[in-house]
Amino acid sequence: MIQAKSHESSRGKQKAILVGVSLKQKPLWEIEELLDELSGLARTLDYSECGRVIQSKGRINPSHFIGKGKLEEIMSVKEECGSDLVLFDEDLSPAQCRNLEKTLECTVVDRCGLILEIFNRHARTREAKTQVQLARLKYLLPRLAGRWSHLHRQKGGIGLREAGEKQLEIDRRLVRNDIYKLESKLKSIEKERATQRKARDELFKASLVGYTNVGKSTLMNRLTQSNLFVEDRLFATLDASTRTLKEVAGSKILLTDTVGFIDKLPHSLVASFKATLDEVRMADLLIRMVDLSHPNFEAQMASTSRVIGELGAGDKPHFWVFNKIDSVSSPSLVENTANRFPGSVFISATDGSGCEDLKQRIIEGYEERMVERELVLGYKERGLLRQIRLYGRILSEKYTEEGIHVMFLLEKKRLGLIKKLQDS
Ligand SMILES: Nc1nc2c(ncn2[C@@H]2O[C@H](COP(=O)(O)OP(=O)(O)OP(=O)(O)O)[C@@H](O)[C@H]2O)c(=O)[nH]1
Ligand SMILES: [Mg+2]
Repeated sequence: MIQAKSHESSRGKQKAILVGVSLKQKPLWEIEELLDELSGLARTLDYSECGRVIQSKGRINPSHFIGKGKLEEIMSVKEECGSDLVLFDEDLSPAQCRNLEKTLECTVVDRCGLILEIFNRHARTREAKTQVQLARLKYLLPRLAGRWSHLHRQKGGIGLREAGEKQLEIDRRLVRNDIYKLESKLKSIEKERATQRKARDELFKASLVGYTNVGKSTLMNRLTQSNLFVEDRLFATLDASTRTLKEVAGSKILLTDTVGFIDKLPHSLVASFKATLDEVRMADLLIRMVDLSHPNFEAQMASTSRVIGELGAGDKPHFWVFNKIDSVSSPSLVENTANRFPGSVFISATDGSGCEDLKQRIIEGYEERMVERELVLGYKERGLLRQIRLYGRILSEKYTEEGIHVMFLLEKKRLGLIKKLQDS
């Protein structure tokens, strides 16, 4: 199987130059913050930042993305720190990437390529591995041409150009074949997931969603006594895990932890992670988690809402949970944020504060879906009363000459069952 260009060989502390571009006249501090995040992504792959170059004015240069002056600036930083890797905080076209590599004489990776590489390193399960591999091949396909361009440039070699073109065609076909195979493998994974979900269809599903590294898995472990992998790195979790949060009224409340989001999440990844992200689409309640101690938490909230919208889950019932309050430096931040986002919950997933309240909120979210009904049951219909007790909550029950007068709360989706029982 053909592999996307891997930076495996660059393990260790390879030095990287970061490049940021202000496309919409963003202020400098905003670009610096974006580059801080890019630096965090680079660290995840064991690259260390050795310099930054920012283009804050001017238009995009179609051939190299950045202007000539900035290219020279990168060259001088490169010579100064002896780096042979340049990371762009933007997505580059395959041709721009090739031109940059040629001019700068080093490896150039764009934001999408970097995120794909992190996903590739962190993928553990069969599902995550298949999804990442598919996303990487889709990214690679339009970039194959550059691999053989050195043959085009060589003079004198009879038929080299043809050989290069032929090889390119073979490569493209191989990659397309692999994409096809992976897509059908993913289809069967999606089917498996759908079957698993069907078995849980009756149950209430809450999903933890949010930017990467906000503490979703830490909270999941605390609330469900699990032992999921937690680490202070971006994209520690790449698959979905579901656990029981609580047994209530004969039913279960399920909690799902899943892959985190990031600004400009590559489209090929979102498309390839459909099976995993379906867990978000199918949830009854979204717990949108935020790291309140992060200087950029508001931009992360906006990104989270954007990705949820793109997944078609923007109108699902939700509330915000602000985590890491133990490491928030300003005490007024919690108060101000609580005023600005009424109905949100403030917690520390590591020391546990606020976590019981949060659990209660999830249970309330479940109960909000219940409806109140009133019925008069014949004395022979006691079985029905048992069902209501099992799946809902009896509010009052009176024994009269007419029958049993009962008021109860029941999940909407169980009403059909009661009706059926009544009709039979
Ligand atoms: N100070 C503090 N750190 C926390 C808290 N919750 C989580 N963390 C830390 O934040 C880091 C990331 O935690 P995870 O639970 O892996 O975060 P995640 O949202 O699952 O991250 P991804 O899987 O990468 O999307 C870890 O180092 C945790 O120990 C908290 O309440 N307070
Ligand atoms: Mg996680």
